[in-house]
Amino acid sequence: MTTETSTSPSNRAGWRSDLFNYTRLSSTQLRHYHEQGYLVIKSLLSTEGRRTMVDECMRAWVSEKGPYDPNANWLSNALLANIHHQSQAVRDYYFNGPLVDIAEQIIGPNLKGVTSQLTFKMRGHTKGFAWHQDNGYGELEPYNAVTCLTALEDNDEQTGCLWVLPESHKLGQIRPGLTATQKLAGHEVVIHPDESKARPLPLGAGDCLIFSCWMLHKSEGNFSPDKDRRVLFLRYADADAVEVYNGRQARLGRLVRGHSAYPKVAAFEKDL
Ligand SMILES: O=C(O)CCC(=O)C(=O)O
Repeated sequence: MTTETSTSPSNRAGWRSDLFNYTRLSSTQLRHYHEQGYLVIKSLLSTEGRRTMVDECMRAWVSEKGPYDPNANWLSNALLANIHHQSQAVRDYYFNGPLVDIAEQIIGPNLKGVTSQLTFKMRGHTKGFAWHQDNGYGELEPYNAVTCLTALEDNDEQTGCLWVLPESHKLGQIRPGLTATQKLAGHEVVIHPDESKARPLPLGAGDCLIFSCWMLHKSEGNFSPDKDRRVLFLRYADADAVEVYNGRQARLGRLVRGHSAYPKVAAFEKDL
């Protein structure tokens, strides 16, 4: 697939744009995203960017997380929320990095960042994550939110890379019928799709897998004796996206481009 490369615009001076490789999606890549529901974009992080991000993220991870606990849930073993509060490199990437241009091509001119977290499956973490849509865990409308998983090191099937079910985004919103109480308690969404077309998507360090909010995806555990699988999970949505599960309140998230009709979105994390 061809990639149209662009340099970082001069108005980005002031942040470490040398950490990232700016790019815009070609028409072939956009078509792939819309038809298949996902796309792998190579090398969005420079070598220095990946190193800086790993250093900053590991500092945050080690200060908050202990060793893998087989009796604990996914959340406590694998997720560190709001990592942009703790890492300058993640903050720059989330608010001003190449993914903002890419999300704009897919979503439109008005954009907010709605999730930033580490999803780390360190060696010893052998639990997978069942098939789901990211919109299944918190339905946002409009239905064009984009999940972006940036690999902080090479990953593959042994270390628990992501699997996708190409074109499954065409199923639309799947509502597995959890009660409000179950949702609030973080119950797992269980979906059993036809897996015959499922495919693993190993990523190189610095590559990014992006997919639609309706894309069915899963991962297996990390069965490597000596390798971690560290991924930065970011999600972007339309600046006026609402939380369907929460009385259609505006989802709070930093405005990264354009305008929002909601003053509280326009003000959110503005000075971060
Ligand atoms: O990190 C993984 O292996 C799976 C994570 C995932 O699918 C998610 O957080 O939506």
